[in-house]
Amino acid sequence: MFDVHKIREDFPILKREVNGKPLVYFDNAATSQTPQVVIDTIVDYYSNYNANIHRGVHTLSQEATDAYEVARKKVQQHFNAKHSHEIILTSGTTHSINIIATGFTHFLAEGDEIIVSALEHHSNIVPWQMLCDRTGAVLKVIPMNEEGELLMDVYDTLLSDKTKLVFTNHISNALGTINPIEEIIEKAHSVGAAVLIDGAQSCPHVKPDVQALDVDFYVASAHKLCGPTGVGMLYGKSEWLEKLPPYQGGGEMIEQVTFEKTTYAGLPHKFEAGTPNICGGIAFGAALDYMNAIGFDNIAAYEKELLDYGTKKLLEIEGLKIYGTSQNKTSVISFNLENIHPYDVGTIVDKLGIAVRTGHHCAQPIMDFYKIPGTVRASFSFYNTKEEIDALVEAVKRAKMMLS
Ligand code: C6P
Repeated sequence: MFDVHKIREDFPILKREVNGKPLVYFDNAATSQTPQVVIDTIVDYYSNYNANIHRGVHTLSQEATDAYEVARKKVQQHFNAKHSHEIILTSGTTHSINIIATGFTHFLAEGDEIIVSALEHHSNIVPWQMLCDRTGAVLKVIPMNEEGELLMDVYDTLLSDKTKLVFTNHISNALGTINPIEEIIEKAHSVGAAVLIDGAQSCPHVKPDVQALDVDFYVASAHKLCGPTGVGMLYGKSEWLEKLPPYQGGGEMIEQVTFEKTTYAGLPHKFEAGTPNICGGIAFGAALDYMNAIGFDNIAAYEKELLDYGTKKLLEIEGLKIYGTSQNKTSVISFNLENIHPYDVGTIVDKLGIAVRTGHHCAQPIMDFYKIPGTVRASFSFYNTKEEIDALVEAVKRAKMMLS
């Protein structure tokens, strides 16, 4: 039974006030809040078994190593990777994408093509532009329509035997659109291209199955799904990860080091140079346990209710326009009030205790498409309520009255 009021008890931060009002946290697409069980995991680690991993024979080091590797297994199971060594624990989505973009320097030549979608976060644009600068490869873009959906017929025309790599997000952070990644992957594979899916925004809402998707790389951040910041994952098919060179050199990623030559460790350690975010990795595992116990089907069904309710209520405000109106979207509502800057709206609703994100959401090309400086973005999570949406609607009306 999904009981939002019971779930809210798990999140200590939801009890606080902001500017004398109960906090309404609608910035979940930026980062999610942390349940007590994840906070307890972090406290337990630093209170009882804080040690470096894979290095010591002493008890604390072994306990920390075991817990870290258990967490890797949880990530493997959650994403249904075939092997745990296909899961690289990174500092987050941005780090994961940079590992692949840097590695592909060795596989691209002048004139090769790589394809990105128009709906990307800067993290899934800039590393590939840097890759093009290094290799002479050409970046092509799948355009979008007014609803915030990709033009898949144009995608068909962009694919050719020159295409080496396709990368898109699973769900857009700025608009909430769910992209047809199954079709994107299948078509890319038909011309021999590899695919990277940025799952930063999908993982809080759905449970991806990387084997069923047959995707080459899938990346995500723990902090979007109730885990801590500074930790995330990179899934890569073994055959790709074996071929790709290490991203960073240092401790832990080696097999043998002499001044003449170094040989590298096997997977996953080849991509995990230096002391990782040990506590973060273990807490990532605890966050996945927490979300799986609630159940992703329950989460998706409830968030759909919030999305439908919020969309209807916000659209009752005259002069309010929603950006991203695909039928296939998650609980993100990006909007503007006519002739009012999103920053001003965000500032007023914050005074009323409501946290939304304003600006370009690290997705400037989307804002350029709509010819706007940014939007107000309310992103709902499974611990939000319809009463909180009512509070947002009243706050936006108030902002409109004050700013018009
Ligand atoms: N989007 C948002 O407010 P990191 O910072 O590495 O954990 O995630 C980057 C990232 C990559 N791809 C997508 C689709 C994302 O949404 C994000 C993070 C946040 O929308 C913070 S900018």
